[in-house]
Amino acid sequence: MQTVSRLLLRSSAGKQAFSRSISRCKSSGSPWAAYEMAPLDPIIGLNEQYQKDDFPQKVIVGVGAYRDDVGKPYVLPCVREAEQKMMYAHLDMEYSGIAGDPTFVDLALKFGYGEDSDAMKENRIQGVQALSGTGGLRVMGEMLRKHGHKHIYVPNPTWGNHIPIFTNSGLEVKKYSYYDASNSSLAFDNMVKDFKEMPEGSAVLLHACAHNPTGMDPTLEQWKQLSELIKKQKLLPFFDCAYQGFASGNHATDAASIRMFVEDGHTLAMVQSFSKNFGLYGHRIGALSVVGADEDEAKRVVSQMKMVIRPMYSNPPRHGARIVSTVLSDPKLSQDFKDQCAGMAERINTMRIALRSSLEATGTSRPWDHITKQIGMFAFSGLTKEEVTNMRDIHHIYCTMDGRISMAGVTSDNVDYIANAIHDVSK
Ligand code: PLA
Repeated sequence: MQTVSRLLLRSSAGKQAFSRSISRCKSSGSPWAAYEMAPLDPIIGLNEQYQKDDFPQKVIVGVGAYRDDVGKPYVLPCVREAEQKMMYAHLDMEYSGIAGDPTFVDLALKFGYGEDSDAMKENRIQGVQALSGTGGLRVMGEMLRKHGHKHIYVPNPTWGNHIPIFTNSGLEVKKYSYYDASNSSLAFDNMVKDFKEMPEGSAVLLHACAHNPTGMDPTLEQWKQLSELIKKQKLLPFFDCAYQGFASGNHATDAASIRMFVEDGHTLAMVQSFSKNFGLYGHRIGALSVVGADEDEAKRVVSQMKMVIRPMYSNPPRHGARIVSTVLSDPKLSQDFKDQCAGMAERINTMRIALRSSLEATGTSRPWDHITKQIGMFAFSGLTKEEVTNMRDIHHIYCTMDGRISMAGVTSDNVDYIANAIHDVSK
């Protein structure tokens, strides 16, 4: 009790909240009386606003969750087939180990790093099952902090949740230049400049592909330069691989940056999410791994991950791991997965072309070519906060305040409506 009070009283905000809490408790008698209503989440909170809107043509292009061309959630047929197989196998419902399902972890790492990776063959890559990308990021953040890291660098801009995930892990979040909004391109020179100024040993978060929210990735030549620079500066690269397969449609192509770094001899970390590529959003399935100097080193790091996981959530859920393992261990289902993942990426690209041409047909004076230059799940439209608010208030179209549009929510039916609304708020 005393320790909690002392912790709360450490910051002035904490002090204020604490004294508010005491005085409200005294007046109402409830220990919850002083709890303020928290703001809606900037991404997931949009769903709540959208649900309440009764306008018939309302559109949600907020959260990056794939929809088919009639706007419905999509379960990959290979996932359905895997579930059928699992049902007849009468599997038990025992606890997983702290590190999760070892068969899944092995298959996930091969999926990310490539079966032919020398580091894989040398057992220098070890990992754990994670509560999808978010859970893996949090475990990594916590582990880094426990092992002496004070800060982590993330791109500016980055996925909004990266910042609270790492802050809540006890790390200071620093930003490196990434995007030049004035011409919708990668700010590569500034990025290099910032990397050169990072203190030795700093952890630096890199989006493996399909950067969220900008949809702009370094070219392979630029990745090579970054790889050399990161090595020279003795930084710790940490790849967030949340969209493997969504950029090019091919999961091996989309892992090129990571595979290049491993080949270049980096010791690094990676978090993988199977939310988007396998469409397993609600199953919270991912992996967190490291490439060590040798097998023993990698295993020691994994043992420390387990020390973070056990008191946090004990062990991860089984179902998603079993689905991914069933698909990836079956040649036919693996091929089906590749085709179905490519199909999702293709539909998104078709919608990029459709949105751009529909915008251009409005007689707009703004350039919209960046929509087809960008890749992955999102279009970083360039709409201002005010324009985004007007999209919502006037046209009932919900995208995030930074002007990010989830292309996965754009369909043949709503694309013209979205384009006309964008034109209306931006002309
Ligand atoms: N990393 C990045 C770069 C992401 O964009 C997301 C999800 C995650 C990790 C985590 O996803 P997971 O925990 O489901 O694996 N970003 C979404 C969803 C798609 C969200 O905000 O939670 C987005 O709309 O940005």
